[in-house]
Amino acid sequence: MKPTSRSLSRAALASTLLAASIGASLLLATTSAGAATTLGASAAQTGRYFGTAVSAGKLGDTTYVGILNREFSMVTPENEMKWDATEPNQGQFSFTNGDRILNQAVSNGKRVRGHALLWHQQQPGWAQGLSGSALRQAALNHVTQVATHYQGKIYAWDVVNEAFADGGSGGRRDSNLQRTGNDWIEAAFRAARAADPGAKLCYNDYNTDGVNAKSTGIYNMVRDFKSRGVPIDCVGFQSHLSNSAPSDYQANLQRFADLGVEVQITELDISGSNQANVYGTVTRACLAVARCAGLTVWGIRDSDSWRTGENPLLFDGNGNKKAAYTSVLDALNAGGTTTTPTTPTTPTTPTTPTTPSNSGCTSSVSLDSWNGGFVATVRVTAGSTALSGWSVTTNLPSGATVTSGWNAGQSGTTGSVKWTNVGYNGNVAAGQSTQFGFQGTGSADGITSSCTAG
Ligand code: 9MR
Repeated sequence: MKPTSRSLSRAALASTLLAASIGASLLLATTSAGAATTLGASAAQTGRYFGTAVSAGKLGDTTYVGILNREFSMVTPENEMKWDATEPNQGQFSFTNGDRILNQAVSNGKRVRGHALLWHQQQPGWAQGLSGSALRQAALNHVTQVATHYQGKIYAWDVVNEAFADGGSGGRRDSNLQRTGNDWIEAAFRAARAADPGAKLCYNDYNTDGVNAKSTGIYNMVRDFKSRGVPIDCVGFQSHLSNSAPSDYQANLQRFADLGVEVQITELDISGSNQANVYGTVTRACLAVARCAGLTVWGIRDSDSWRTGENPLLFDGNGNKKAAYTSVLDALNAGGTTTTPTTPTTPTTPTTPTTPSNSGCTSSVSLDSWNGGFVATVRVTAGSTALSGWSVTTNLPSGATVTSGWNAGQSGTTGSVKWTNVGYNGNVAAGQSTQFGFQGTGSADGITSSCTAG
């Protein structure tokens, strides 16, 4: 594709000329009034972040970590928070590598984008073998457990990744998750909100970087979610580009922003000889959209990229800044709209008071409600002695019906519903808690619960 008229603007021409001489551009970055000299600092001038994907296996590489710490203000674990990594066996969670990346980022003042709670790829084998309600329950439990583990620590979660089909249909991709029912995406968002109300919840996809059938399908889903109160805060545009950006790249971001969601460039990498220009174009598009909160590149050095041999990143294999880096830095320093940060908002009914039932355990219910449905998250807390099993009775108001639950055995669907621990969450140390959850139709306002040990 030819460069757009926008990419031939004065600013772009200037960055192209500057990119021809790294020396000249460094001079500009260090001598212009207000110009910052790192990606993170220059993005921060307009309230934005600049991030990268990080691999836990590279945290011992001093060149890699040096660039990471110097340049970036946001981190996305490249693979370590995916389903296969975090729940290799059903109900057994492994957060070691995700935690390593998170701790490295946080201790260096960076924030973290969580990636990705549900995706048709990189599912553990046990999940690939499930279907129907067993898969639905396992998937929602996965969302709940992972989002709960990282509760309060994640800037934004890619709750659902790549669920739309390529090509002209504008519809959903076939997958085991999709076959559990079209509402699996909204159920996942509701479970994520219930588990971590402070994290922004994003839908993330590729080949959605211009106005096309796929991005319009997603646009329609987001519009529908917003109209029905399904908790969604942001849309991620991966932007794996080859030598050009769609001419309506900025307009596409803007139409999503106009729905009231934040937009984020989540996995940027660009191949081809026009790379530096296109990096500038994409950066300026984000800067021009007030609700574009930031950009993330999918790796640090070309040698870190999943696109082997395409050299699509900002640093070469030796960690040197490329012309593409200068193009981005100059665009960030040229400024743009100041972002208008949004906070996650879902009308949530207050947590019902803890109901003491006996000395063994207590339970509390937190509800995430919308017109016609709800997700309930129930916290079971052991008293002064450890639990080796528990059951909770929830009393639902009339009209409320449980449609699925996770992390507990279920008896009944209306009125008094009894929940019993499953194999992996019956043992709770004194004073500690575990959680289970369920979703349903109708209103659960006024729900109460009581817990019994044993
Ligand atoms: O970069 C990731 C690579 O290391 C993995 O092998 C691959 C597995 O599917 O996933 C890559 O990251 C993908 C991201 O999670 C979602 N969007 C597409 C990315 C590139 O494939």
